[in-house]
Amino acid sequence: MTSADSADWFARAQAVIPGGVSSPVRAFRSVGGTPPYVARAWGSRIWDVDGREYVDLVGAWGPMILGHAHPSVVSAVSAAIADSPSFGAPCPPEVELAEEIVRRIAPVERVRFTNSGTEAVMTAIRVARAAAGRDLVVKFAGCYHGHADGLLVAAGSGVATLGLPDSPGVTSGTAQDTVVLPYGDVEAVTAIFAERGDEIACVITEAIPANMGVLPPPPGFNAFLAEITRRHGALLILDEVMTGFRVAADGWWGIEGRAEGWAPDLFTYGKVIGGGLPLAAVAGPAAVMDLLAPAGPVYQAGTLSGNPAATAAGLATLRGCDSDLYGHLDATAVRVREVIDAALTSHGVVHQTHHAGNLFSFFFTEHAVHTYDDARQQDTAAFAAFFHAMLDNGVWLPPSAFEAWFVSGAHTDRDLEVIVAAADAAAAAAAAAS
Ligand code: HOZ
Repeated sequence: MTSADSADWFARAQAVIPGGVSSPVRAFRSVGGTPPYVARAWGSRIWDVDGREYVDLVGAWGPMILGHAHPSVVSAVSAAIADSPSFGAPCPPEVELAEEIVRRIAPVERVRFTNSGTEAVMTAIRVARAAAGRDLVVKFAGCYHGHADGLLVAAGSGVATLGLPDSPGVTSGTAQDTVVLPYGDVEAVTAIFAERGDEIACVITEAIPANMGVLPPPPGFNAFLAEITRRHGALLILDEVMTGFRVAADGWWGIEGRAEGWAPDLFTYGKVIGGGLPLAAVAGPAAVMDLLAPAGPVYQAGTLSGNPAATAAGLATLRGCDSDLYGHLDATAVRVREVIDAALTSHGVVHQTHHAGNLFSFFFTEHAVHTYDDARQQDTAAFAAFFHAMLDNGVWLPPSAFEAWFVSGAHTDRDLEVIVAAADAAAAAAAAAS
């Protein structure tokens, strides 16, 4: 339930903004009801314009890893903005942030900043095509890589939430340059390389698929992608927009790739590296990245790219991402997962609890979930009932059964108590709706 104030804002918004929102999932279409309008957020808590307080398990979809309005981020951004939010010229914080990323991710030697993950992925695809001298892109059903035309085919996130097959406005020519395979399907990948290997520029995959719910990569799958792309002269793009600097100091690559001895040709980052301001990046070894203009011939640009406010926010955030933080995130994620799992189980709600690192989500289905088709079989009505009961009891979740949940360095035992209290009522609501 939301009060008239949020309802008023949503009514006004729908008169001037398509669907009333700047990004589709926020409109609550798949869970029903009116989205609360947010007035402010601090630490682990978020307040709507009606003064209601929630424990936040969305964290602005990932960036707020230190918690909202963390003092070090606020002061870094305030200082940067006082000297002007943007110069359209090189500035020290972009260099320092790039150095910090290079220091953390061993295969990365160069970083190019963009304003969104979508742009970072667009750039990565363009560089990969130029490097390989080929056009075809292989992606996996249910993986979401932003809203660039060629990747809006069988995409996750809002495309999954709204149940869209793909998007009008994407030309058939663009769609023809994208091959979609079932996630984790080694035979399908092997077959497409056998059939069209000399046409494939790159394979792009989420390091952990986390936009159709969280699907832990099958053991060895990412390593297999690195090997088969290399063998065929194609590139592997590891999309770490969700996982980069969240699941570990060096992202999912640091957990899996480092141990298994593989690396992608390009990484994409976003969310955490901007600390809540619009910032993302494509990164990789110099031999590939120096194809970008002006070092090389592949054009890419942006008026606000690398601006001092966003790069200062990212730098302050990354400086707070130390081993203590990751220990806290991992432990908190386990506790939240266990609380929700226990509540759903005690009310007899069929579900699958998935996690990879500290990213997690719940599928409201009795069946094992390995692919996008499996994920789409879940009982979204049960999730909607669960979601609204959590919201009514003071816990802010992603308003979609297809999105990951996020914890932060600011979550405490007090937040866990609120989640425990809400979970029982929410599980009962889900049971009633199943
Ligand atoms: N697509 C992002 C979630 N996976 C962002 C959603 C939003 O900001 O509304």
